[in-house]
Amino acid sequence: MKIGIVCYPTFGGSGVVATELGLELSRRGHEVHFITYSQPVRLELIGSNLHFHEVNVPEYPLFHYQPYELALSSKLVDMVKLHKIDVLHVHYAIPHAYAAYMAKKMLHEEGIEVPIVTTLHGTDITLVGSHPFYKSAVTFSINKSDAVTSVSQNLKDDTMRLFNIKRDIDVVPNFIDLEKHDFHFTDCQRELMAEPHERIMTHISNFRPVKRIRDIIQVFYKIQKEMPAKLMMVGEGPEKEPAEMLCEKMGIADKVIFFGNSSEIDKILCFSDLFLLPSETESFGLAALEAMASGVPVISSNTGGIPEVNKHGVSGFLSEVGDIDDMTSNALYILKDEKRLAEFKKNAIEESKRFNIHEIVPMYEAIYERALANCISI
Ligand code: GMT
Repeated sequence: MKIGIVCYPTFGGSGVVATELGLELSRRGHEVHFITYSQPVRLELIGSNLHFHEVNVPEYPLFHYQPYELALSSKLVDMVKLHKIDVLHVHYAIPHAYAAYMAKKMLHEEGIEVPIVTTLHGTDITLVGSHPFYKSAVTFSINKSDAVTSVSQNLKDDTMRLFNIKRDIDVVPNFIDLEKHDFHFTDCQRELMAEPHERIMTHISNFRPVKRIRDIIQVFYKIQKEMPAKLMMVGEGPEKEPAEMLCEKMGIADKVIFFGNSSEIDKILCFSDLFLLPSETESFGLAALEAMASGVPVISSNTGGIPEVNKHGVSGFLSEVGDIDDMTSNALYILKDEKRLAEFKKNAIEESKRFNIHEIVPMYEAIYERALANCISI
């Protein structure tokens, strides 16, 4: 099959999922075309059945906002025609599903029918999409897609609750390539980061307010009072600088390392003892799954789709959003006992196997087949 993938090419979870999906589809013999404004960060290899087409939006002084969705829909039309793409899979509803609908309509005028598969990732529904500014267009694009998937049952429920949806949504959870995490790192150079007796806690995100970065610092502050510990903060975003200032103020700056965006996530997880994810809302929590696959137990909030990933008392613990004390005592419970930590690490790997790439990607293939067979003509 020839599959066009549209996504945000950045470090965000939706872009990572879209890229890993495209890579796996190409390994499974499909021809994959990434169509986006820059090369996705995890797309390292351009092979004979893996292509990247850049969407350009030239600056023009008249435009207060550059019309990206217009450029994207034109590019989609051109690429579908040029490469005979069978199906377009768009990740993140805004504005991708809308642009894909316009492309589909333009292609229809030329006698070409191409089905649109839309994957909802979370903030396109919970934080941004349901805002009155976007709601009508998001509802329209979801209803007009040939197939819609969501990354968790919780996100499907939210979508049904927040929008007037007249169609079914398939739940296709995010996935993990276990072989990648099945460690090649025999020595992850832990000694460069911490003393042997120190525990290492890690957080990875885009440092947006929804991640509740302050909670992480507060939980860590309480932990390091009880036992020697270090905190690794990985990623870039608006909350990073305030977090650095808070660490200074609390007198723990020498114990907290801010990495910025990193392409060495595997290495960082390899020497981590615990992963912290206290988010306000989280449709799935891909970063938590990546941690679990690397044998890192997760201390998280119990919001959104996280409970579908992190199993309370098994791969880690869940707490109410903002319950710093509960998160701290759960973390200490795991960290203070060597045997218990080893047990949670083992469980985390076991639980991550429910999201094996080789079982999840065929679900998308089946959806593409179904969308092709039942492509809505417009
Ligand atoms: O987590 C983020 O802020 C990035 C965001 C995105 O759109 O890239 O992530 C969303 O999609 C991920 C992949 O499906 C999910 O694992 C994240 O839980 C989800 N984020 C939120 O719902 C806040």
